[in-house]
Amino acid sequence: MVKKSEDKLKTKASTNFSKQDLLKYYQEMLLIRRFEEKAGQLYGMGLIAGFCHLYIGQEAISAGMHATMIEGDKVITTYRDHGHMISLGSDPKKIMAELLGRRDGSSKGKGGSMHLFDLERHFYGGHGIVGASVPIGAGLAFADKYKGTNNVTYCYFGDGAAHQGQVYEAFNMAKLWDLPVLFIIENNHYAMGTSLKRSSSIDELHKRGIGFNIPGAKINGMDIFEVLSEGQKWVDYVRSGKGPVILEMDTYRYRGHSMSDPATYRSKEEVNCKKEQDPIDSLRSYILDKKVATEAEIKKIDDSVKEEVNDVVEFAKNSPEPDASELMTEIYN
Ligand SMILES: Cc1ncc(C[n+]2csc(CCOP(=O)(O)OP(=O)(O)O)c2C)c(N)n1
Ligand SMILES: [Mg+2]
Repeated sequence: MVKKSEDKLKTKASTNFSKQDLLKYYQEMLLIRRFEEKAGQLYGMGLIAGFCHLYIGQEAISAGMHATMIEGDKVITTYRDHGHMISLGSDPKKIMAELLGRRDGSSKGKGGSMHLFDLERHFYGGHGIVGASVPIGAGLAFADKYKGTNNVTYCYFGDGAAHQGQVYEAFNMAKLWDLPVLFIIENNHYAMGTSLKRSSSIDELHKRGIGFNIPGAKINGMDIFEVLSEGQKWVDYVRSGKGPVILEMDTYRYRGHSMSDPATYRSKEEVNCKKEQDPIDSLRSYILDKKVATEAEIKKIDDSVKEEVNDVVEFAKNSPEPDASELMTEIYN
């Protein structure tokens, strides 16, 4: 039986948000979802090449956490990066053009899906090396501490990355120097085809900081209200100078690891059960049940998102490929 939206979402926390806020979160999560569904289709049509990792199911994390940011805060993440860029307000047209390897892409068509970047919005990538976002994220936070700003770094990585050695070296130094960094583990329970249960001695990843004296918290990453309220609490903690924190976002990706993964290592029942907690459906039901907005208002958002994504695709398709003379410029070789 599908639970009522109120049971699924932290209703107490929800009272802090206005109608405008709720519709904004709904629109943002839906834009990420529709953008990525389209990316999946374009991949199938051969218009996107190379790697492409979809964030579908995890949207409440980037939408919720980025709502707690102030100007100058920094973000770094893994190759599963489309949602973070969209939440930051980067132009979806530039993101799609990047996926298609076109000149108007955010990395001029030379980075692809895994290497999005937006300096203006303090988004430092898009990293293909598992675990690499963590020491770089600690470094970004070090820069803010050194300069004496009140900014913090949102450093995302996966449950699989949480086993990497460099992550613990970064944890140690981040606590030693009380760096203003949120280590945000997007625990979608799988690292490629390996479940967390099969690869970890503990399944409570937020406790991985105990040995370094870093506090941790587990947050339901499919509940936008919980992400917003708990996220804000911990952002305030880090911003006040108390040092790093580890937030374990309990989430799920509905699709395979990347486009070539049919995800046969998990049951249909498991996937369907998680889909019942879908962050977007839950928020839509909440908005309607609580009469925050009408069906017509929701439909208007749905239609405008669909239209926007169609425009995004047209833009990307029409953008030219980079010139051959640029093949070896602005890349490490
Ligand atoms: C250092 C390194 N080892 C292995 C890989 C291959 N690899 C790419 S993604 C991945 C799984 C990572 O899973 P997780 O951290 O849970 O992130 P998710 O894909 O679930 O978001 C692996 C092993 C890599 N890219 N880098
Ligand atoms: Mg994972």
